[in-house]
Amino acid sequence: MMNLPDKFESFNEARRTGFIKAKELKESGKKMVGVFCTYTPVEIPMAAGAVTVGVCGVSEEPIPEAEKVLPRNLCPLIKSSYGHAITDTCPYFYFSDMLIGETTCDGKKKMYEELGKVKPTHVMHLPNMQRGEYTYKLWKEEMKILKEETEKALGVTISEEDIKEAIKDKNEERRLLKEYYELAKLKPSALTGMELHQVLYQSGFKFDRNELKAELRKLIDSMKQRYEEGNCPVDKDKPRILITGSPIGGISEKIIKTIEDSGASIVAYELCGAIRNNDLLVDEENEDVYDALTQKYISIGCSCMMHNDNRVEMLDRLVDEYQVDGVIDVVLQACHTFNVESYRIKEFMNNKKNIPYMAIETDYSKSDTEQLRTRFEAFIEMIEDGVCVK
Ligand code: BJ8
Repeated sequence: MMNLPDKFESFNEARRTGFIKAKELKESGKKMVGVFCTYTPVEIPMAAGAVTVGVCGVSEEPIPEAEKVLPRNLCPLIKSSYGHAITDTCPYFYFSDMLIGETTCDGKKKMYEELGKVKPTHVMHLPNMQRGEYTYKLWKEEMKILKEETEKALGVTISEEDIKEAIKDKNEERRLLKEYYELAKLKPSALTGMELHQVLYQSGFKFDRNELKAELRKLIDSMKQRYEEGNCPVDKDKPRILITGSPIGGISEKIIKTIEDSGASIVAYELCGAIRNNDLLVDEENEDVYDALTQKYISIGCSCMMHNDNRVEMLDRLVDEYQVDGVIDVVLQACHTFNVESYRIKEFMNNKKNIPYMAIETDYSKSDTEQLRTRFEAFIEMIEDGVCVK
């Protein structure tokens, strides 16, 4: 019998439900592995029979507690994640048997050192560049180390056959998610930006794999039918926006709702949890499962990488495929890598794609909502007037 946290009764209903769900899962004998980043080859813990769950904090509530250990001028995602871990307020942290991190940004790396004191945390050594044979070999070796560490932490043996099965399973999910988010390529989009975001985000918290895939199939079919019947939720003249930058799980209402209320249609998220991690599949034909995983996971275009050409290439393609009218770059406060890279993205959008671009910097508080609304409204108005914002 697993214990719930002492303060369980003080949680709201949604959180209590999350705890009960996670507890039941653990009591059924399942292991739970918490992950932070799109670079995590989740197929490895999946091959161990574990459920994987994203444990990046999306609420400002535990930040004051985190700030007793971490500096205030740190990314809210890092503070929120750590805060949840030390306050027993996140069911997935609480019931995780193991956490997997990577050496991505400096803030996360140093936070993992503290986190390791609370929970068994394995940190993968992710290279800072994607080019060269040495980099590839390093990341491939890290896949093998992760397999060994997962076996030790969960007390299981993982065969290559298990990994192959997990690769197929995860690819099927990615294909379905892709089919879903590609409905936004239609003009007008078949989905609102919120519908797009919610399904991508919430799919990470559905632990029955078959149920998840069946639900996605049903949803895609119903959205297609809605569109064919002419019940499109988006006005055809609305400017089409692509969102790029830091993860927005903690600010989805503030960003998505405010942009769409301001008169635009969000058609694509070049973000983690959306297109950035689902676009490329793992090669199921490759006999060497570690090569297959390395090829996929070394190619992710995150600003933590030096010379992050993969992000620019993806943006280049998405702007055309989704017929984007404007790009909004969302940077979480103190996220230096995305903040510095903004300049490159702005130059690319303005000079190569001739697309209006704006960058905003924000945190998990709601205090800047109205200020952002004013900026979004002005940006959308300029797109409608055909002015290229530089
Ligand atoms: S692959 S985006 S999930 S590192 S924590 S970098 S916001 S300062 S989350 Fe990320 Fe992996 Fe990249 Fe994706 Fe900035 Fe905050 Fe760091 Fe962050």
